[in-house]
Amino acid sequence: MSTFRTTIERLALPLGLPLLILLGLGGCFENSRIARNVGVDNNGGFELGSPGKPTNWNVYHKGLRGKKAELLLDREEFREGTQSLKFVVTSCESRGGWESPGVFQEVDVEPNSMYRVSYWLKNNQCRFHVNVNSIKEGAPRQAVQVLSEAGVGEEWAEYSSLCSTKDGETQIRFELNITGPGILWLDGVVVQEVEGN
Ligand SMILES: [Ca+2]
Repeated sequence: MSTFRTTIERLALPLGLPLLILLGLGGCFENSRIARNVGVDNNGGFELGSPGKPTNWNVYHKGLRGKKAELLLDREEFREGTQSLKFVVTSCESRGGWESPGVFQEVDVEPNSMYRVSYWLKNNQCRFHVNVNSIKEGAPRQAVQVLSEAGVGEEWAEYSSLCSTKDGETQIRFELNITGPGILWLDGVVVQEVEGN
């Protein structure tokens, strides 16, 4: 079972750094919808926490200041458990990173292994992106964008990416960043090793 290790925003994308959309560069590839039951490892189901503070998740608080964006736990719209994470954004920075509303989580994994990162999304007009990448402690991090608003509709759907870890890579990072106003729900984030690789 993976364990969650909290970090602060030390690994946040530097302001203005272009997102790397180079599938394969970070060992991550494939983006697809799948349908299966999901768990709540690492509070990936957002069953724990309070508004603005989902347990075990790092929050880009700067993007939430000034009441222009709210981070809520929604007990009416959810995909698993009893609640989901809900962004309500009336305005925000469009550059992404720590100045825009967002959350991220870093999950401990084994090197030289294959993992599937899956999650449920429902979107109402937000511009956003999801990054999934493996991490080696002390090494520069390459954000790998695996999904954007272009591929997400207004009904709940599950999305997933495969992410392989190389020598010394001991964490997988999941990040969701809002770059344009709207409402977005996230639920059921799971990092699971793919057997037989
Ligand atoms: Ca949930």
